[in-house]
Amino acid sequence: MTDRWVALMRQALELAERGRYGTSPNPMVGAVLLSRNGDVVGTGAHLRCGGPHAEIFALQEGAAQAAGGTMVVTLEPCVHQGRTPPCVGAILAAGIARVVIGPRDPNPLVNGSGVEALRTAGVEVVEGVEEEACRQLNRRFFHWIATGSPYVRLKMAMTLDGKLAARGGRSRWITSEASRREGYALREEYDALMVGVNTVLADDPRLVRHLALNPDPHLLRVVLDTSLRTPPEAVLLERDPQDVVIFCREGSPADRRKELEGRGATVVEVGDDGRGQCDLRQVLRWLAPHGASSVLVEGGGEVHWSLLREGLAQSVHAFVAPLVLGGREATPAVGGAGFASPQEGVRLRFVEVRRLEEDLVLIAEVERV
Ligand code: AOF
Ligand code: ZN
Repeated sequence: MTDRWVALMRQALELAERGRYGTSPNPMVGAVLLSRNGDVVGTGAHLRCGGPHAEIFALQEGAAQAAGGTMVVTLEPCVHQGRTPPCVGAILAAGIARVVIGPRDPNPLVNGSGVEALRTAGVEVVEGVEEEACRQLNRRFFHWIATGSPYVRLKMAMTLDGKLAARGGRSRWITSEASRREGYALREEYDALMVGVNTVLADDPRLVRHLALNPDPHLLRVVLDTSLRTPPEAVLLERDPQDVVIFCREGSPADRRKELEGRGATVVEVGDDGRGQCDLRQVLRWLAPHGASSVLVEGGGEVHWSLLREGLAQSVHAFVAPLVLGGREATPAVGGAGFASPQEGVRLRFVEVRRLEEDLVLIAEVERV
């Protein structure tokens, strides 16, 4: 039987992918419904935060043949009334005899009580099928729930010799069009985009969503700007300035703050990190309850360094072009003072390695220390 559950769970995982650009901060979830004799009679995916859960879609499709059947779902069904009613209630009402899940839902409102409620009602529950794959799919959700801090990914488009820009700062373009498109797709997945003020000064980026994959065009745009050097006329502030948050250190010039607020941006003062820069823990702690369960960081090298050094980045998504720029002065993918030995460095684990046109895509996760 186990092989069958694994195959069905993989199908449910594929279904869950349909929600990639719409469910945040909710997890992506997929479900497959089997009739009493084991035929697939319904499938579903959670598509949008606030919309029906995966199980509900599957039940809608296969309601007539659900009695005595099995629900295979990538996450423990919920028991709480959230934006939508509890799935456990719907599963019991449909007379389902068995529920097969990946991991338990880490959400404290659920966390095991879904399983318990099902078992108490006499439903057989099989737990832990393809558990690691299910967790990987929702690593942002698991991290955000467990820590109360957003999941942070550093996106880097670099040369083979690890530069983000050539001597003098020019960076258009290092990677191929396909890589740039994948980078834009990441903007549709993450709740917030973060850059350092040096990137604003050097590139004057708009930092918007271009691909319309996410039904929500709004993206929280965050600038780390210790002493408020963001120019009030920055292109970033031209459209939807209410989505822009600029973090600076306490005691930053009040007139600059007024100017930026006058443009519609939110300016937030945070403490010093002991090195003269913004305390990034405070930054992330502010962002989590302001709609950012995940943050995509797009440079520059100094911001990457600070987040990695502080243990605040969970993963790196690197696009590596077969190009060498060299140059002591050229911007490195990770700047800062650097570590003094390989032992002190941040150890990561490659979770994905592939070619994309002429580039390489390397996705690595920071090992938990
Ligand atoms: C499920 N199936 O497809 C999903 C679940 O506000 P709500 O009602 O959408 O509830 C959101 C929470 O429900 C979310 O934080 C997570 O714990 C769980 N998500 N549960 O049974 C689903 N998306
Ligand atoms: Zn649910």
